[in-house]
Amino acid sequence: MQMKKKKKEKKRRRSNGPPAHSEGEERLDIAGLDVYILSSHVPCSDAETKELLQMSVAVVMGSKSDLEVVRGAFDVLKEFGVPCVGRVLSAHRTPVEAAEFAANAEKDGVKVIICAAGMAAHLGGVIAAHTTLPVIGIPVASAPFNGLDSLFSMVQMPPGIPVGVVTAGKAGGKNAALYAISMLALSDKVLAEKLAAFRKKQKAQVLSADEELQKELFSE
Ligand code: RP5
Repeated sequence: MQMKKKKKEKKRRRSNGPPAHSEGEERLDIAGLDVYILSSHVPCSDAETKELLQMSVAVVMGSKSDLEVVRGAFDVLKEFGVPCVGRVLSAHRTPVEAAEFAANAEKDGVKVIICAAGMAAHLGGVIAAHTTLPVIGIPVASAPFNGLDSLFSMVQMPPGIPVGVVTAGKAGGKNAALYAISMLALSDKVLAEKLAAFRKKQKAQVLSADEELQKELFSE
Protein backbone atom coordinates (compact mmCIF):
# COMPACT_ATOMS: atom_id res chain seq x y z
CA MET A 1 0.00 0.00 0.00
CA GLN A 2 2.81 2.35 1.06
CA MET A 3 4.78 1.44 -2.11
CA LYS A 4 1.74 2.17 -4.27
CA LYS A 5 1.36 5.55 -2.62
CA LYS A 6 5.03 6.36 -3.17
CA LYS A 7 4.83 5.38 -6.84
CA LYS A 8 1.74 7.53 -7.32
CA GLU A 9 3.44 10.50 -5.66
CA LYS A 10 6.54 10.06 -7.86
CA LYS A 11 4.33 9.97 -10.96
CA ARG A 12 2.52 13.11 -9.84
CA ARG A 13 5.77 14.96 -9.19
CA ARG A 14 7.02 13.95 -12.60
CA SER A 15 3.98 15.41 -14.27
CA ASN A 16 4.53 18.79 -12.59
CA GLY A 17 8.29 19.07 -12.68
CA PRO A 18 10.80 20.48 -15.10
CA PRO A 19 11.17 18.31 -18.17
CA ALA A 20 13.96 16.27 -19.64
CA HIS A 21 14.84 17.11 -23.20
CA SER A 22 11.47 16.80 -24.81
CA GLU A 23 9.27 18.48 -27.36
CA GLY A 24 8.06 21.89 -26.20
CA GLU A 25 10.94 22.32 -23.79
CA GLU A 26 13.73 24.82 -23.81
CA ARG A 27 16.42 24.96 -21.17
CA LEU A 28 17.93 28.43 -21.01
CA ASP A 29 20.84 29.84 -19.11
CA ILE A 30 19.48 33.08 -17.65
CA ALA A 31 21.89 34.92 -15.39
CA GLY A 32 23.84 31.67 -15.02
CA LEU A 33 20.78 29.77 -13.80
CA ASP A 34 19.25 26.77 -15.49
CA VAL A 35 15.77 27.95 -16.28
CA TYR A 36 13.24 25.63 -17.81
CA ILE A 37 10.95 27.30 -20.28
CA LEU A 38 8.26 24.88 -21.29
CA SER A 39 4.92 25.06 -22.92
CA SER A 40 3.54 21.72 -21.76
CA HIS A 41 3.91 19.12 -19.04
CA VAL A 42 6.47 16.49 -19.84
CA PRO A 43 8.04 13.86 -17.60
CA CYS A 44 11.35 14.64 -15.88
CA SER A 45 14.13 12.43 -14.60
CA ASP A 46 14.67 11.61 -10.91
CA ALA A 47 17.60 14.04 -10.70
CA GLU A 48 15.44 16.80 -12.09
CA THR A 49 12.63 15.94 -9.66
CA LYS A 50 15.11 16.38 -6.82
CA GLU A 51 16.22 19.67 -8.32
CA LEU A 52 12.64 20.91 -8.45
CA LEU A 53 12.09 19.91 -4.81
CA GLN A 54 14.66 22.49 -3.81
CA MET A 55 13.03 25.29 -5.77
CA SER A 56 12.03 28.17 -3.56
CA VAL A 57 10.61 30.54 -6.15
CA ALA A 58 8.70 29.71 -9.31
CA VAL A 59 8.61 32.43 -11.96
CA VAL A 60 5.70 31.85 -14.31
CA MET A 61 5.12 33.90 -17.46
CA GLY A 62 2.04 33.95 -19.66
CA SER A 63 4.14 33.90 -22.82
CA LYS A 64 7.80 33.58 -23.66
CA SER A 65 7.47 37.12 -24.99
CA ASP A 66 7.35 38.19 -21.29
CA LEU A 67 10.87 36.90 -20.66
CA GLU A 68 12.62 40.26 -21.03
CA VAL A 69 10.52 41.71 -18.22
CA VAL A 70 11.20 38.82 -15.84
CA ARG A 71 14.90 38.48 -16.64
CA GLY A 72 15.67 40.95 -13.83
CA ALA A 73 13.85 38.66 -11.37
CA PHE A 74 16.16 35.79 -12.30
CA ASP A 75 19.20 38.09 -11.93
CA VAL A 76 18.17 39.06 -8.39
CA LEU A 77 17.30 35.50 -7.36
CA LYS A 78 20.72 34.40 -8.58
CA GLU A 79 22.46 37.23 -6.73
CA PHE A 80 20.83 36.01 -3.49
CA GLY A 81 21.44 32.33 -4.28
CA VAL A 82 17.74 31.49 -4.26
CA PRO A 83 16.89 28.38 -6.31
CA CYS A 84 14.15 28.98 -8.84
CA VAL A 85 12.32 27.55 -11.78
CA GLY A 86 10.89 29.38 -14.80
CA ARG A 87 7.73 28.29 -16.62
CA VAL A 88 5.61 29.46 -19.52
CA LEU A 89 1.99 28.76 -18.55
CA SER A 90 -0.95 30.72 -19.84
CA ALA A 91 -4.18 31.29 -17.92
CA HIS A 92 -6.03 31.34 -21.23
CA ARG A 93 -4.09 29.10 -23.57
CA THR A 94 -3.08 26.37 -21.09
CA PRO A 95 -5.61 26.78 -18.26
CA VAL A 96 -5.48 23.12 -17.17
CA GLU A 97 -1.67 23.05 -17.00
CA ALA A 98 -1.55 26.37 -15.13
CA ALA A 99 -4.05 25.11 -12.54
CA GLU A 100 -2.21 21.79 -12.20
CA PHE A 101 1.11 23.55 -11.69
CA ALA A 102 -0.34 25.80 -8.99
CA ALA A 103 -2.14 22.96 -7.22
CA ASN A 104 1.08 20.95 -6.94
CA ALA A 105 3.55 23.80 -6.37
CA GLU A 106 3.63 23.64 -2.57
CA LYS A 107 4.19 19.88 -2.52
CA ASP A 108 6.96 20.39 -5.06
CA GLY A 109 8.91 22.68 -2.74
CA VAL A 110 7.88 26.06 -4.15
CA LYS A 111 7.47 28.75 -1.48
CA VAL A 112 6.55 31.84 -3.51
CA ILE A 113 5.17 32.15 -7.06
CA ILE A 114 5.89 35.16 -9.27
CA CYS A 115 3.57 35.59 -12.27
CA ALA A 116 4.27 37.91 -15.21
CA ALA A 117 1.56 38.47 -17.79
CA GLY A 118 0.26 41.09 -20.17
CA MET A 119 -3.09 42.19 -21.60
CA ALA A 120 -6.03 40.47 -19.80
CA ALA A 121 -3.48 39.32 -17.23
CA HIS A 122 -5.40 36.65 -15.33
CA LEU A 123 -2.37 34.45 -14.66
CA GLY A 124 -1.69 35.64 -11.10
CA GLY A 125 -5.34 35.26 -10.14
CA VAL A 126 -5.70 31.83 -11.72
CA ILE A 127 -2.51 30.58 -10.04
CA ALA A 128 -3.58 32.07 -6.69
CA ALA A 129 -6.98 30.38 -7.01
CA HIS A 130 -5.27 26.98 -6.89
CA THR A 131 -2.75 27.50 -4.09
CA THR A 132 -2.40 29.27 -0.75
CA LEU A 133 1.25 30.11 -1.49
CA PRO A 134 1.93 33.84 -1.82
CA VAL A 135 1.57 35.01 -5.43
CA ILE A 136 3.28 38.15 -6.74
CA GLY A 137 2.12 39.62 -10.06
CA ILE A 138 4.21 41.59 -12.55
CA PRO A 139 2.02 43.41 -15.10
CA VAL A 140 3.61 43.31 -18.56
CA ALA A 141 3.13 46.43 -20.68
CA SER A 142 1.93 46.04 -24.24
CA ALA A 143 -0.01 48.07 -26.80
CA PRO A 144 -2.62 49.56 -26.97
CA PHE A 145 -3.02 50.24 -23.22
CA ASN A 146 0.63 50.11 -22.20
CA GLY A 147 0.23 47.91 -19.15
CA LEU A 148 -2.71 49.67 -17.46
CA ASP A 149 -4.87 46.76 -18.65
CA SER A 150 -2.48 44.20 -17.11
CA LEU A 151 -2.15 46.24 -13.91
CA PHE A 152 -5.91 46.44 -13.41
CA SER A 153 -6.38 42.76 -14.30
CA MET A 154 -3.85 41.78 -11.63
CA VAL A 155 -4.54 44.31 -8.91
CA GLN A 156 -8.35 44.09 -9.09
CA MET A 157 -8.65 40.66 -7.50
CA PRO A 158 -11.99 40.20 -5.78
CA PRO A 159 -11.73 39.81 -1.97
CA GLY A 160 -10.59 36.38 -0.81
CA ILE A 161 -7.83 35.55 -3.29
CA PRO A 162 -5.00 38.11 -3.10
CA VAL A 163 -2.25 38.75 -5.62
CA GLY A 164 0.48 41.17 -4.49
CA VAL A 165 1.25 43.35 -7.51
CA VAL A 166 4.49 45.18 -8.27
CA THR A 167 5.04 47.79 -10.95
CA ALA A 168 5.14 46.98 -14.66
CA GLY A 169 8.32 46.48 -16.60
CA LYS A 170 11.86 45.61 -15.60
CA ALA A 171 11.66 47.39 -12.21
CA GLY A 172 8.70 45.13 -11.47
CA GLY A 173 10.76 42.05 -12.30
CA LYS A 174 13.48 43.06 -9.84
CA ASN A 175 11.06 44.10 -7.11
CA ALA A 176 9.03 40.91 -7.45
CA ALA A 177 12.19 38.90 -6.73
CA LEU A 178 13.15 41.15 -3.79
CA TYR A 179 9.64 40.87 -2.40
CA ALA A 180 9.79 37.06 -2.68
CA ILE A 181 13.19 37.10 -0.98
CA SER A 182 11.86 39.18 1.92
CA MET A 183 9.14 36.53 2.43
CA LEU A 184 11.67 33.69 2.38
CA ALA A 185 13.95 35.68 4.71
CA LEU A 186 11.31 35.49 7.46
CA SER A 187 12.40 31.90 8.08
CA ASP A 188 15.93 32.00 6.63
CA LYS A 189 18.51 33.85 8.70
CA VAL A 190 21.23 33.74 6.02
CA LEU A 191 18.87 35.20 3.43
CA ALA A 192 17.78 37.89 5.91
CA GLU A 193 21.44 38.87 6.37
CA LYS A 194 21.96 38.99 2.59
CA LEU A 195 18.91 41.23 2.26
CA ALA A 196 20.21 43.57 4.97
CA ALA A 197 23.60 43.69 3.20
CA PHE A 198 21.88 44.45 -0.12
CA ARG A 199 20.02 47.39 1.44
CA LYS A 200 23.24 48.65 3.04
CA LYS A 201 25.09 48.51 -0.29
CA GLN A 202 22.19 50.24 -2.07
CA LYS A 203 22.17 53.00 0.56
CA ALA A 204 25.94 53.50 0.19
CA GLN A 205 25.53 53.82 -3.60
CA VAL A 206 22.90 56.56 -3.25
CA LEU A 207 24.93 58.45 -0.64
CA SER A 208 28.01 58.28 -2.82
CA ALA A 209 26.01 59.50 -5.86
CA ASP A 210 24.81 62.44 -3.76
CA GLU A 211 28.36 63.22 -2.70
CA GLU A 212 29.50 63.15 -6.34
CA LEU A 213 26.65 65.46 -7.34
CA GLN A 214 27.62 67.99 -4.66
CA LYS A 215 31.18 67.98 -5.97
CA GLU A 216 30.06 68.34 -9.58
CA LEU A 217 27.68 71.19 -8.81
CA PHE A 218 29.52 73.20 -6.20
CA SER A 219 33.24 72.49 -6.23
CA GLU A 220 35.39 75.06 -7.99
C1 RP5 B 1 -0.33 37.33 -22.29
O1 RP5 B 1 -0.53 37.87 -23.54
C2 RP5 B 1 1.14 37.12 -22.16
O2 RP5 B 1 1.53 37.21 -20.82
C3 RP5 B 1 1.76 38.19 -23.02
O3 RP5 B 1 2.19 39.31 -22.25
C4 RP5 B 1 0.60 38.61 -23.92
C5 RP5 B 1 0.90 38.39 -25.38
O4 RP5 B 1 1.29 37.07 -25.58
P1 RP5 B 1 2.01 36.62 -26.95
O5 RP5 B 1 1.03 36.90 -28.05
O6 RP5 B 1 3.28 37.43 -27.07
O7 RP5 B 1 2.30 35.14 -26.78
O8 RP5 B 1 -1.02 36.13 -22.11
